Amino acid sequence: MSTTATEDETTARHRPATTDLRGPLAGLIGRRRPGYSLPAPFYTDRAVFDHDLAAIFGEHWLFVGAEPEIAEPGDYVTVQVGTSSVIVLRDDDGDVRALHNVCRHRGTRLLDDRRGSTGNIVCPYHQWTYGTDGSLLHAGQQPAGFDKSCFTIKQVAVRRIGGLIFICLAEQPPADVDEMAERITPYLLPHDLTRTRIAAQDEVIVQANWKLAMENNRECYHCEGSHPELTCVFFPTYGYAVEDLPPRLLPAHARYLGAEAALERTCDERSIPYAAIEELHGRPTGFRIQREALDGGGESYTTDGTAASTKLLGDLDTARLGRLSLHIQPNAWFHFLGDHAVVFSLLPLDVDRSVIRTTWLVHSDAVEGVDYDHDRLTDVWRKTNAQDAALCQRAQLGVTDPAYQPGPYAPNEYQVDHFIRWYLERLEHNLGREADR
Ligand code: 3BY
Ligand code: FES
Ligand code: FE
Repeated sequence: MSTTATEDETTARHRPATTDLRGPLAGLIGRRRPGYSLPAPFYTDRAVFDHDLAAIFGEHWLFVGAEPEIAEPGDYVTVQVGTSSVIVLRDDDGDVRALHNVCRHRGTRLLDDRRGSTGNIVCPYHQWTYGTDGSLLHAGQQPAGFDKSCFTIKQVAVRRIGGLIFICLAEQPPADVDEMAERITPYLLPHDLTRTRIAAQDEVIVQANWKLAMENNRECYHCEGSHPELTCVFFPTYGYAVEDLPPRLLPAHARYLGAEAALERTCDERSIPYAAIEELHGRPTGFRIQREALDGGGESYTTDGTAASTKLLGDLDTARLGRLSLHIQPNAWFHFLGDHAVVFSLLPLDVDRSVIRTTWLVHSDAVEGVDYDHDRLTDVWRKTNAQDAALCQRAQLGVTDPAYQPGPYAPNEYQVDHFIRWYLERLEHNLGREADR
């Protein structure tokens, strides 16, 4: 069902759409019944997928990693978004940069590895040599008067928010990211991701269209039936309106109310924000943030809910902070806990294949085997990710079957609906803009 990705598998093999999709796509959007899952072609049609790469992944802010992944000057990760490869690196001045992974001589791919550390960037073809800021330092055999300053590696927009790194491939990235940053930063600060390090990272290939993987993340309707480890700590009441709660969930709801009241007191005493901000659609950078109680020990993603690491993040003096949950359209979700953070980035590989990268961050001083146990730290989400990958693969098989007919969302799937609304709004915005050209 899910496997660890190899370098080759995480490379999407697509060319952007060359056909004019405006008519068919507008027709497809028109066919969508509000409150229902999408018509099949949105999940199965290669032309729609290519359009998604351009209109969604080419135009919006994408979460691509956390700053500790590139802690030192020269550290980099490469990110494949459709046919674009981007080098995200820390330059010699300590700034984070995103550079197109394309040589300015004859276009050759510069760096191959998913992660690494580099001094100057040397093109393997004719050895044009670039600084970590992308400037061309050396190009052999060029005639007198050759102006190196005209051949800097093309830059990609990059934005750091509380230790999270976002890139945007568009020439004019959505400006609302600034306002989102301002609003979420106070929530992120207590966890101080800049003082963390990577304890573990997984790449799971999900045999499903990227939207099915996003939809799966945006609801917990499936949690009770599929996530025995997660639901030891994650309240399966997530997303329910109180009046819709089935009787069997009333005890969990009662525990949730008690845990929420305690969490609010703990946060108030420390001036830690917890109130929900939910703007998942109606804006280019849709997001949702809220600090919410966890069940059991209430501290962390372990099966008894007690902390997995004894070195708490930032300067926190308690682990009883539940989880700070952050959802950002189109490709990310995050859980910030008192003792660690677990962050997720999803990227499309093919119309029916996606990759989800999960990263566990602990305090930079936390020592494996002393302050935390690697397996205990990663167990809940490793298992949950594998369960989710299997569910998403099933969903892809189903929507590919000619018998598939879109079905209605339940009330506790409202965030799936908000994600789809966001997606359709962005497609329509893009079609309108294309028509203006
Ligand atoms: O990632 C989230 O926010 C959660 C985890 C389980 C379901 N989903 C809503
Ligand atoms: Fe890079 Fe020639 S293509 S140096
Ligand atoms: Fe799940």
